[in-house]
Amino acid sequence: MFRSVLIANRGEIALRVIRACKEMGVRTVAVYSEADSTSPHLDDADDRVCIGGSRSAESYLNTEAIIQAAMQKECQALHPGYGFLAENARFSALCAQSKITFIGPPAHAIRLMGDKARARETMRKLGLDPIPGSDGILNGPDHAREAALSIGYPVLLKASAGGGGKGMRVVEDEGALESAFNEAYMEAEKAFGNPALYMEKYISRGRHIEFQILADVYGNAIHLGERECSIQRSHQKLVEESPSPVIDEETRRSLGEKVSKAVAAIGYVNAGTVEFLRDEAGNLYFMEMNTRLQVEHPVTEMVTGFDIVKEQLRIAANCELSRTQDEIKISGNAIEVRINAEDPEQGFKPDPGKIEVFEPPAFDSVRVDTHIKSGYTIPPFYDSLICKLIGHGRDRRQAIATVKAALEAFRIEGVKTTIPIHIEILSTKEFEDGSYNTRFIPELLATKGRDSDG
Ligand code: MV4
Repeated sequence: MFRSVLIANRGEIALRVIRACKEMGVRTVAVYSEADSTSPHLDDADDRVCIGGSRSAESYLNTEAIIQAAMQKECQALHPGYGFLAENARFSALCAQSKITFIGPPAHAIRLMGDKARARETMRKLGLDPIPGSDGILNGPDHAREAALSIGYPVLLKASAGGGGKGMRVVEDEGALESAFNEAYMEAEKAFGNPALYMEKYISRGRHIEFQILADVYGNAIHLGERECSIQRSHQKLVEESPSPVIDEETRRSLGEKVSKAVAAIGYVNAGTVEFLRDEAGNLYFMEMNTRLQVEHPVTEMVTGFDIVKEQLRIAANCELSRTQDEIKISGNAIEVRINAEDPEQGFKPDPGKIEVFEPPAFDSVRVDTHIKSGYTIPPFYDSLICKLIGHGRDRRQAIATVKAALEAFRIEGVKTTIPIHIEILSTKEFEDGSYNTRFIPELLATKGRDSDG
């Protein structure tokens, strides 16, 4: 096992990884920007290095400064967390060149799955049907018109170098196609430095189902069940749960097996998530693969009892997977809510500032992943996530009741948070009976004349 690991991230995920390392007897080196010099997670690390200015480009995206810090502190490995450089194939290769083990997939797998059009074709050949759509990228508006005619409107234009919703355009009819193509093309170029677009049938009222996978360097691959992440606003997940109310045991077993075989076939290593979109007829279509640890990984940990971050470290140190597929059991239900410093009454506007009071609930079946302490001031430079609250129950009804009670007991003063909207979501009939879909948030917000969710 590694003697010393650098955590190339900040906030709650940095603390989460530090804790896993400490439980494994691994020394930890935290990095921080000038704005994060008082971040409470630094106190839990064995050592720390300032890697640059407050803007992400100067610090958490500064590959040279991060590699330099790892070498200066003689770290054998580096955990990227999520976001920032977690899915940056060039960074993963740079770590390898610097003889620093990147705790994540090999660069070729990040590159392959990062090209969303190529990922569709690859997974189709491995038995995972993608959402009906174009064969590869679109080489212009005329090609897009032909593809749309065979797919059938409404269609969705997506950026091949994108993901997470950026550069997406729904096109209802041919008249709107050319301008949508040109807008999406320019937006993709601006956001990702790559304008390539592909097209899919637009699945309205779909449900987002994702499988957690783990693969080791010996070709072993397992899945840890699925998570449902359909409750999103502007492509930001708000609530995630496992198991999904619409996946039965046979579907979980058969699709999970296909997913495990597919990721092993592409030579995938470490943790990853394979995303599906389920249409109203119940068809599960491959949408994209995320080659990183996800924000919502604790939901899976709570129902499987499996520490995914510790397993990532073991895999990166060339250990075999510590469990076989038969040893993975899903027990009970877990629900995660992402608590952001945002004002739901003002279009979820970020509300950074000093947190005067921060008192999480102390419930046995509730986990709170956060780096926040009372008196800490949230800087305005990064995302607004302040903590994740994950509740477990022996069944879904109990998990909902647990999370609601925990949210009501949570004391946060000094900034606005999304706690009220989470309580509202968990109190709706759609959530209670598990009948929600990707339109849930836009429709909920429209009922009260709040911001329409794009
Ligand atoms: C879709 C879709 C409908 N049809 N693709 C959202 C971000 C990225 N993961 C892809 N997303 C979507 N892709 C097709 N062909 C609807 C969405 C989508 C969505 C998906 C899951 C959960 C919430 C969502 C919110 C808005 C859009």
